[in-house]
Amino acid sequence: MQGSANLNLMIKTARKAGRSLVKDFREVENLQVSSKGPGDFVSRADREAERLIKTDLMEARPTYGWLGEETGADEGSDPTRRWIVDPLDGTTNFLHGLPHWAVSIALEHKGEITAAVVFDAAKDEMFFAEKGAGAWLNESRLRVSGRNKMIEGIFATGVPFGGTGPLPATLQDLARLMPVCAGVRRWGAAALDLAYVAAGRYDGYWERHIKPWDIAAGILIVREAGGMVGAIDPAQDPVADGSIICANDALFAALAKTIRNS
Ligand code: LIP
Repeated sequence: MQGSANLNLMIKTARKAGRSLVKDFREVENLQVSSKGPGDFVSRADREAERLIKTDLMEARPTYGWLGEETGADEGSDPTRRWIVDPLDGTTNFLHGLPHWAVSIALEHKGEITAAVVFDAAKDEMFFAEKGAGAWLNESRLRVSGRNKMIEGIFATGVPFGGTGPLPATLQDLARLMPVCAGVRRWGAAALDLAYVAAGRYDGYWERHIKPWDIAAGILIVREAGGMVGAIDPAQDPVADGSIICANDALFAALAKTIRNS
């Protein structure tokens, strides 16, 4: 797929950050057994990845705004455009040497995500999309799954870290959903959960408390693959609400009804 100059910049930058993180990931695997543990090292890797990404994107597009997990928000001179970046989504997986994490870069224009990249460097899987131009995994076009029965569906979610946040509500979600589906997965990286819905690997995903940088890119990839996306509050936008429900077009209503308990 021949993308726009912005998409090509995003892909190039995600690959550069991914190369840096793969090198650090090999070191993290060695640090698992150290008494100090890899915590500080991973924090440095996370911050270095965001520095790499911010430097390249802001040098190329100096007027755009910025929202990054590690460095926060910067207003740009162009109020209509901003980058939304999670340099290392799946931080806890990375910390534990689990090869399931991603670089997530989204471009927002007038409040709408128009280009998206989610790069799984450990597995060399580049998920990307542009508004109106479809969703892709490396050279292959993506389409959400064709399953239309909940009992055949596999759904992903995120559970609050250390039992904080909406744990009671999430446990109630599981109590309602698990008896009526084929299974639930909690793999710890929202950006990849969304990318896997777009690829038809999962039939849907939801999470009650999630940050804009975790989901901004994945939302466009799911939509461009034919999936549906909403917030747990149907009147809200997922990025603004900090919650998300998404699924293939056949199962979205049933999953949303189950999670919203409506
Ligand atoms: C993670 C999300 C995941 C969520 C975790 C965490 P991070 O993002 O991708 O879905 O359940 O609590 O927020 O912190 O690894 O960038």
